[in-house]
Amino acid sequence: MFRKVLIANRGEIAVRVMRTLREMGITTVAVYSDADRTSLHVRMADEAEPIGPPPSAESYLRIDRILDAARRHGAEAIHPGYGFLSENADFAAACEDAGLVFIGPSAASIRAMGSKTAARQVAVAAGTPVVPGTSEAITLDEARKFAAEHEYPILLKAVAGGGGKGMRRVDRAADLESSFRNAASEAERAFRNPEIYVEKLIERPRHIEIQVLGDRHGNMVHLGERECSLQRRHQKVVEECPSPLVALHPEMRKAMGEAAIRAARAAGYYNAGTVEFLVDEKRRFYFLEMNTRLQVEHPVTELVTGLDLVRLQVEIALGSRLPFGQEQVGWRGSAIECRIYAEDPYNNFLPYPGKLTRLTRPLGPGVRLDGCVYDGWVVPVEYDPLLAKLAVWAETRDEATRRMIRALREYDVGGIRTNIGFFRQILEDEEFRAARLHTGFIDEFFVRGHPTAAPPELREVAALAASLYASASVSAGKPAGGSAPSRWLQSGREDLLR
Ligand code: MV4
Repeated sequence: MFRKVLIANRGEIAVRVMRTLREMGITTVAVYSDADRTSLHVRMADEAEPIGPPPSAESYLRIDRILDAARRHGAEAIHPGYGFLSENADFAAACEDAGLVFIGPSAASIRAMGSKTAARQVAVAAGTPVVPGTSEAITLDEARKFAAEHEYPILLKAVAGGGGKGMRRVDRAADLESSFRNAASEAERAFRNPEIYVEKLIERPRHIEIQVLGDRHGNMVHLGERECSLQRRHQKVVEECPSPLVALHPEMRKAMGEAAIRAARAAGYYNAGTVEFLVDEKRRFYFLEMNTRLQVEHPVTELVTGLDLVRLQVEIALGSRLPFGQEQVGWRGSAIECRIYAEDPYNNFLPYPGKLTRLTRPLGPGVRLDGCVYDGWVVPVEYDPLLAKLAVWAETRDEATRRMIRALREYDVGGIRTNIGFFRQILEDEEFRAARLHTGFIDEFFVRGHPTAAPPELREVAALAASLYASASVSAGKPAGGSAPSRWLQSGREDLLR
């Protein structure tokens, strides 16, 4: 067993990983930037090491500083969490070179899946279905040829892609040239790689992903699917296990699970990973990409399978064999997760960090909260303002939905804005209840007439509150407005008072 593990991350996932490490009797080492000195992951760790100024490029992305921290504290392994360096092949390789175990897949697997065309080649070789398209970077002329053969609409994608950057839908030949140039220049800016490939566009797809888990001895299982169709600008909003579609067509789980394992095997994959699929309106599924890390939404899989994915990751990294086979994996009930953000759903989801002045957490039957906040904490502006993941479990999807609405009602966060109220609207939505989910759901949800602006009286309340606050500050001898507000807060307020 490892005696000490460093967590190369922050926020809720650092806290989540530490919880399991503590249960395993492993000493935890946190790293933190100057913006995170008071953050929960630092408070919770047994040991902690500063790694630089707030910008992640100077702290959480600094391989050298993180390895130094591991050396200084005598850590034997590093858990990368998600984001930051978690899918950086050079980091995985540098850990191994430094004699540290990277709790994740091999650098070679990360590299193979990092290129979307290389990943397609792996899937094709494995016999996993892919969307009709090219598995190599293409020129504008080749894109023209592809469109002539396969008809519009097509989708241009960045080879180095991810997150929808460098992606362009093209509906007619007249738009191809400008879309191609735009996609390439966006890809160049985002990934310093302008290469583009092309796929036939799938209309109103679902996004369903399969969790896989492999050991370093060639054993691999899948842990079923997660439905992640509810996204906004390529950010997942609500995730579920099981997928309501798969629940209706149970044979899909086996077919997609086996297809995912074939692709992962072909990449020589071990540890936890996720194979993403698009599912079209005829329920045909296509390999999209593979995420070579623990996913944000892993708790819904844990709730339904009863497994601890972080514990399994650590055991696999130690060289242990998977403690069960595919037949022993079972799924019970239904889990839903909402990503609770410090953001303003009434103002284009603008991040809204600031000081938490009030906090009541949801509790009770079937509720799991993976968070990193406490009363009085200031949500830093420098990072993704994810406050917590609220997940619930119940026997059925309908009961889980009601339970989530109940938990959201209990959740009270003061001082900042959150998307908690927005989730209540989504979970009460008829289309959501009927599980008619697809990747255009959130856009259509707003079109169906859900308010995208704060009610007018809220603006008056805010103006009153602001003037009361200003006069209270003046009489207390402080400059009006108190201490310097964050940039996000300021911009949020200005917008509100316009
Ligand atoms: C697609 C697609 C339709 N057809 N590929 C978006 C991010 C990137 N990882 C892949 N994405 C898509 N690829 C074809 N051939 C639609 C999307 C897509 C999407 C996929 C999953 C979840 C949400 C999405 C939102 C918009 C577009």
